[in-house]
Formats: sequence, C-alpha cells, structure tokens
Amino acid sequence: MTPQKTHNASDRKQPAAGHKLFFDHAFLPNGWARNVRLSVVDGIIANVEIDAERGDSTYVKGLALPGLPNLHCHTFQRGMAGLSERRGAGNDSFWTWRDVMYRFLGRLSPDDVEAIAAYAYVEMLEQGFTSVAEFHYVHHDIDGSPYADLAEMASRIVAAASATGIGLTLLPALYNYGGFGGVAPAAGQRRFLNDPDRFLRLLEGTRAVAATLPSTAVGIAPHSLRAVTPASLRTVVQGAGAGPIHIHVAEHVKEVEDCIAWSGRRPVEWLMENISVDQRWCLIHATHMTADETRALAHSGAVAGLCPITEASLGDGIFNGPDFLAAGGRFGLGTDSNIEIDAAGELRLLEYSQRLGNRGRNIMTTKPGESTGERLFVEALAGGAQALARPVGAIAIGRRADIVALDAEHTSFATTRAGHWLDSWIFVPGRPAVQTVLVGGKIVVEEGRHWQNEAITVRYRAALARLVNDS
Ligand code: NGQ
Ligand code: ZN
Repeated sequence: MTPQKTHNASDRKQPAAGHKLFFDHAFLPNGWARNVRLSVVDGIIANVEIDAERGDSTYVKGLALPGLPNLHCHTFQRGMAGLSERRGAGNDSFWTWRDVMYRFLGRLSPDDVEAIAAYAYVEMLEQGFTSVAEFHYVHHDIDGSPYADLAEMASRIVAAASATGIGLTLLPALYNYGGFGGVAPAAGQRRFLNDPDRFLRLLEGTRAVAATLPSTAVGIAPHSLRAVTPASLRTVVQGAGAGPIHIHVAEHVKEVEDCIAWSGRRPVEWLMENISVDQRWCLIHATHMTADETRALAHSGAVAGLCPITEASLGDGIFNGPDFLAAGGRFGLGTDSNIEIDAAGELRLLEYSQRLGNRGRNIMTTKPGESTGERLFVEALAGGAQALARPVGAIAIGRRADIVALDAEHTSFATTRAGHWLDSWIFVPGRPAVQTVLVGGKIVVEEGRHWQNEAITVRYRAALARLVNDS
C-alpha cells in the first residue's frame, strides 16, 4: 500500500501566529469565569482577560475546558478493539487478552501503525483529549529484526500526531526480557526487544524524529519490572535525561506474586526501595498496593497513571483511591488499550469503580460540598500535565492553548446550574458534548468532527480490512 498523503494540521488556514480567542464561559485555575479573552502566541496562552469585550477576537461557542492529557496509550490496540470478547478454552484473563493482542500486532506494518494511530488520535481529539503520551513498544519488523531506521515506528507515531494536531509525548519502551529476573522473552514479544545499548540508540533516533514536530516531548518507558532487570532499568533511567519515565506496575495479582517470588518485594515496594521514584515518574495502573505502598507512592510526587476503562475491560482490579487521595497522591488518566476513547468516560468510570469497590458515593473527593466532577477533572489535568512533561492542563498564561469547548445547549446540561457543568459532562453521558477543540490555539475539531476525520477514517478502514483479509 502506498502511504497516502495526509495534511498537517498546521497546513490549515488558521489565524496568524498571534491571535485572540473569546469564550462566554471558561474553566480557569480558580474556577469558571465569564467573557474570557485569551491571547495566543505560538500556541501558548500569553494573556487571560476575564469579563472582557469580544472585540476583534475569534469567538468560540460553548463551555471552554482545558483539554485533558491522555497519559497512557498503546495506540495500535485501537485496531483490535472488540476482538477479544468471546470466551476462550479456559478462564479468560489479562493473559489470554495479551495472547490475542500479540497475534494482532504480529501482522502490523508501519503503514498500519500510522493509520490506526491517526484514527485513534482523531477520536481522542473529538472526545476531550488534546495531548497523548504514547507508550511505544512495537519497534521492529514482523520477524523481530530492526528496521533500517531503528526509529521507523516512532516516526509513524509522530506522523500520525502531526496529521491530527494532537500534542505528543513519545515514550519509547525498553522491553528486554519475558518475565521477572531476566526470563527469556517469548516469540510474541520479538518486535519489542532491545538491550539497553540499542535502546539508547533508538532513543536518540526517536529524539531526532520528535524534533521535527514542534513542542513534542520525549521520555522513556521501561515497560514493566517483568521486562527489564535492575541493571538494564538503571542504565536506561540514566540515559533518559530530564524526560518523564513511565512504567507499568502492579496491574494484576499474578504480577505481584511473581515479583514477590523473584525479589521478596511487591512491585511498587521494590521500585520505591531500589529506584529513586520522583516527580519524573508515572506508575501506570498501580492497582494492587498495600496501604504503605499507597502512601509511599503518594509521597514520592510521582503520578499514578490510571486507565479505568482498560482496567475494567481486562479485569485488573480497583485502585486504592481514597487512601491515595488522602495522602495527597497525584493521578492522571490514560486510554491504554483504547477499546473506548472518551475523556469523560474515563473520569466517570474512575469514580464508579471506586463506588463499587468502596460501597459509597462521591469517593474521589475529600471536602464536604466538593464537586466530584471538578475534583476528578482538576486532578487529572495536573497529573496528566506532569506525566506528559508539557505545559498543558490549564487555561492559564504560559500553558498551551489546548481547549475543548462543550456544547452549552446539550441536553445533559438542561438541568445544570451555571458552574456545575463538569458534574453533568462526566456523569450524564449521551451523545458526545464536545463541540470545538483547539490545540495550540488552532481549531482541529468543529461541530464535534475533526477536520481530517473522513480521510483518516478511510485509511483506517483500509488498514483493518487488509489485516483481517490476510488472516
Ligand atoms: C501492554 N497492556 O504493554 O500493552 C500491556 C500488556 C504486558 C496492559 N498492561 C502487555 N494493559 O503488560 O505484558
Ligand atoms: Zn499499558
């Protein structure tokens, strides 16, 4: 298949470098404000005026929110959504889902990866996410040999981000082994594998492609304690520079048991004792933690990367929300397997899983009278921005003008008091409420639709049809 030329979001006719935007209502760090005028210079908010005149600014209808950062994504998995929902021969689990996933990725070409990523990023932008951390581990060709350009697959992710306009933090993953203690990898893992040396070259190549897309951040992702050894982990952490470091940890019970068998420690406990986990770190899932681990993670300043829809889909378990919040823990949200892409949906399921597990209501709050929707959203903005290491997550001076405007006339808001919109957006789902989306001050979604939706969808369908027909 010849790669189709997609246009860059930046090709689009847009207001000149410095321009002004006007909103009737905008959610600022101090809460909702009226008649908000923003000056945007090179994608960054240079000034915020409230109770302002519209003047010659571009009027954007609706209720303006900071776009949510998506802190954990394996974008290719969007293409296998729905393919693992039939009972297998035995008891299905995370591990049987992983077998299906390995079979699916065993056939993907770089063109497929780019086509699926572009489609998933369009969905993210249409559903409230304006930036994404791509936890990227499918590096090599189908037989496991590296591409002539080690960073070939990384360049496809960058191309998809560029075509859609989504903000990108690219996290090449180190996948070194098949299990705790340096177990040999399985055949299904051959496309992921690097030793620390080649990984550091891949990281260099990734930095070079990322530099072609302005404002892209690069970090690293040791895949999990299953996929590295203490030595390889330490080597790549040193090579990471100041960038963010993400790792999967303690997602399911077997992983905790295997970690104890290997080290005598639980996964989060092992990390806290052996690695200086700090604000650069994002621990993905952290589902199974003792009270001590929960407090230690909260006090480290690292972000817990919660992926409620995927964790529910895979049957992982329930995060210890109340204790983590009480200890001042930071969290953000990720779409992970991308079986469903919906910012409000992730926020809602986070709270609902806490309600089911704790048998109560309004669990992700700490103060009487607090809005659950607002608390969830504010926490996920801050945690997401930290984990992505980009100036996003607030409508404020110095942050990127990544803004999601909700339709104020949506029926979900019919009974909502002014200023209580977040509770209704998150907890009263219906047809999507996202109307207009700007990334770096540029409009990429209008009337709920990404400007490249059609072409990108055509290409996505063609990629999936080929993948299915070839099987
Ligand atoms: C992943 N996904 O890397 O895509 C993993 C599965 C693994 C989640 N953990 C593979 N949800 O962890 O070994
Ligand atoms: Zn993951």
